[in-house]
Amino acid sequence: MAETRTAICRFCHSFCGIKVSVEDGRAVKVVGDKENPMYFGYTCVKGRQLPQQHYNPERVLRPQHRVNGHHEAVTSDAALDAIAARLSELIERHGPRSVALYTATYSFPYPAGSAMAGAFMQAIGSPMKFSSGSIDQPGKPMAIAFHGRWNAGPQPFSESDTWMLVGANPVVSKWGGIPQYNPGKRLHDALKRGMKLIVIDPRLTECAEKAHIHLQCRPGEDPTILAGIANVIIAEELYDKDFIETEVDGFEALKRAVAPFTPDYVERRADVPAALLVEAARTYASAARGMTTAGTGPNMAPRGTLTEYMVLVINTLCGRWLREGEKMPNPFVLIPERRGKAQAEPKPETAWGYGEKLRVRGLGDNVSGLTAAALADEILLEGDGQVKALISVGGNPMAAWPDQLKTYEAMKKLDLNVTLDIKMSATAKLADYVIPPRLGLEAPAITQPNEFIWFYGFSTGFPEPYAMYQPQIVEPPAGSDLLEEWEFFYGLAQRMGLQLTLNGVDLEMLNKPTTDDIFEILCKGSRIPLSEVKKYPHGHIFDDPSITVLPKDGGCEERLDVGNVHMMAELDEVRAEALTGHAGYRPEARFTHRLVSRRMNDVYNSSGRDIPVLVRNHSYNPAFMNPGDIAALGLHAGDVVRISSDHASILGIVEEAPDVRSGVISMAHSFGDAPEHDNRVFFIGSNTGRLTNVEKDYDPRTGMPRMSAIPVNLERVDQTIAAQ
Ligand SMILES: Nc1nc2c(c(=O)[nH]1)N[C@H]1C(S)=C(S)[C@@H](COP(=O)(O)OP(=O)(O)OC[C@H]3O[C@@H](n4cnc5c(=O)[nH]c(N)nc54)[C@H](O)[C@@H]3O)O[C@H]1N2
Ligand SMILES: Nc1nc2c(c(=O)[nH]1)N[C@H]1C(S)=C(S)[C@@H](COP(=O)(O)OP(=O)(O)OC[C@H]3O[C@@H](n4cnc5c(=O)[nH]c(N)nc54)[C@H](O)[C@@H]3O)O[C@H]1N2
Ligand code: SF4
Ligand SMILES: [Mo]
Repeated sequence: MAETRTAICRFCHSFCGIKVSVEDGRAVKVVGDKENPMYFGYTCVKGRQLPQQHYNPERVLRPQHRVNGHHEAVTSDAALDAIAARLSELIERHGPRSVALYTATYSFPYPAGSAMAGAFMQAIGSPMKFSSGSIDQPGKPMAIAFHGRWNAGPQPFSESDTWMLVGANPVVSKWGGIPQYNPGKRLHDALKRGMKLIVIDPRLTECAEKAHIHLQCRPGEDPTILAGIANVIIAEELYDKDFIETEVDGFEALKRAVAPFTPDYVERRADVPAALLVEAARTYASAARGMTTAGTGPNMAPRGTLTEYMVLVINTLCGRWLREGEKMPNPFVLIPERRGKAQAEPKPETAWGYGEKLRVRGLGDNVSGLTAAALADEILLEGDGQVKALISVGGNPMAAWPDQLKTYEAMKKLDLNVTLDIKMSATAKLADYVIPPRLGLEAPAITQPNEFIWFYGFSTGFPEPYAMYQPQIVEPPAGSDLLEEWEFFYGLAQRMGLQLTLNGVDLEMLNKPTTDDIFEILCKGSRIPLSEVKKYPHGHIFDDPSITVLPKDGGCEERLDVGNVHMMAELDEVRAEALTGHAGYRPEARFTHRLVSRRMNDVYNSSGRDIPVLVRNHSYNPAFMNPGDIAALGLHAGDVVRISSDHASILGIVEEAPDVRSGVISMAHSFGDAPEHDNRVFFIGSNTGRLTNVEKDYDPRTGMPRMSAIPVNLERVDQTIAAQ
């Protein structure tokens, strides 16, 4: 008997509303849900493979324990007993700091798991909590701390007549920039309405193809380009004078700092035609509404914080923040109601260097959290406070962390390495315990995480007050022994005699709660009760037109800051750099290319490679290059090359890509495996993270190393190196 159920796709962070056909208790087919008001029936090829993901023969179905280099199945009870005992021992001997947590990509769609993981760390007293967000766009929260947050939020995409994307490709990535819920349709509708799109990207991306203006820049030069745009806006007096006057500090300092970034200078440095830069600035600033947002490319290139700051500066110069009386686009649903005010919020007194100190590079806690880029160091560095145990939740450090060779040493050094994963990832293969969780259709879901990301950056998260709940749709495969991520941490806490507290609520530690009970706790005080959201199987937009932006508080003296002293000093440093070669950030005169990060549509970081349809084109990550560059180097498509940074080398397989500008190699991350598998490059790809040196070229506040715009050389190698 087939029946159809609505569900939330959790293959990626977009959370599309889908319809799942269930036959004899098994999910057999996924299509988009046309009745869903946020996604209008959209799905992508990944989401349509959920059945293949759930019933994948490679899926780990029982906990694995590594003994003498091999993994053996154990029961989840036995695994929890052993892990709890070992953790207690380590904490007793080395203190709670010896236990670290890494919550990553697949923590996001499972909010009960990430909340319980946090509660567990709180209960054992370890501050060593790391997340993949710290190696994603940590410049976002840092820049907001410097510039200030406009309480009412940004102008919405749906009403904008211009939009500027800086190194983001939301049509593919579904992650910010354009509301990431069927972004293709949203962009199409906006362009039809006459919106002018500006894209700054070294690649002619799927978004750039539709742009009014595409600045196909040298990568890594975004601070220069954005300072150049700010300079034009100021020099031509295209800025919002009233807004600057009443709400903004630092204008004179900014004006002075950006003045030397003339269009000619930007052209010489970033290889963007001066006239096109001026046109971009005029187009953007002379429109009535719209925002500039940046994505992972420039955030991973040097000075990501400065790039994010300049993005905020350009928006503020143009006054692109919601004003009193305008409708609040999203007053939230499953979190407490937010009635924005037309005013700047107080800035934190310190944005970095407080709280827990890491033992390397002077790094410490900061507004974007402890950096995962230093976690391998914390594991490797002997001495007081050394990290001995790592619990990784829905992450793959061996694939994703910068400096893979250092990560490899760290993974092998751990006394206790536990990973919660659905497959034997490159990290799982090195783990003492692999704990397989229930997958998306096997456990209840809520859309709440996509509401919280409003606080991470801006112009992200649901554009309207949308929410959906999904009950469990199917049972896990017969014979499996799976835990939801939260059950793992709850089970450990029970065994270790810990009391867990979630969202201010002490959990009942004897009678195990259900996932729904935990959702209720997470949604405590929400604008709309979860029970109400549950009534709408297709999801629902809980609109309330009466919620508008409130006036500024009487006596509020907070102002946005476009002249932050640290950021102005960095602008001066950038301007002082020689055009080629520089001691700190640009030691690259001897390198011919810059390697940039990118997303590929059919896979999600290291996920999806075990699903045949998703790897029908290639199972590796091609080194996409401009055909002119390939010819100039005497190379051919399909050639194996060695790509070398000043830190390490990887193999790459050359692929012609007219969309990539000359001087650039565009390559996806999180491929490959440990170095002994390197010659299997045609099957598993290679790990671009290996090219990054975490000890050089990093942001001293966030610890973010240079993960894009990496200077590299390439050479053809003996083609037999890659076993076919
Ligand atoms: N060089 C370079 N490095 C990068 C980037 C880059 O662009 N360039 N990008 C960075 C960014 S933005 C990020 S976010 C990080 C990502 O860093 P990570 O999150 O550490 O890496 P992923 O490859 O996404 O790992 C996800 C893991 O979760 C597993 N998984 C899949 N489904 C589930 C599930 O339902 N539950 C659980 N528990 N596990 C599941 C997958 O099998 C996989 O092993 O990488 C960063 N690293
Ligand atoms: N299909 C798919 N979707 C994904 C992922 C995936 O792996 N596959 N990963 C997910 C994750 S973890 C994240 S964080 C988001 C990221 O989402 P996005 O930030 O939108 O990521 P990308 O699509 O890689 O877009 C980044 C763009 O930056 C450009 N770029 C690289 N370096 C530079 C530079 O120095 N300057 C400028 N101006 N541009 C540069 C690249 O060419 C690329 O087009 O995507 C998520 N969505
Ligand atoms: S974009 Fe694709 S993978 Fe992401 S939620 Fe939608 S269907 Fe799933
Ligand atoms: Mo990410």
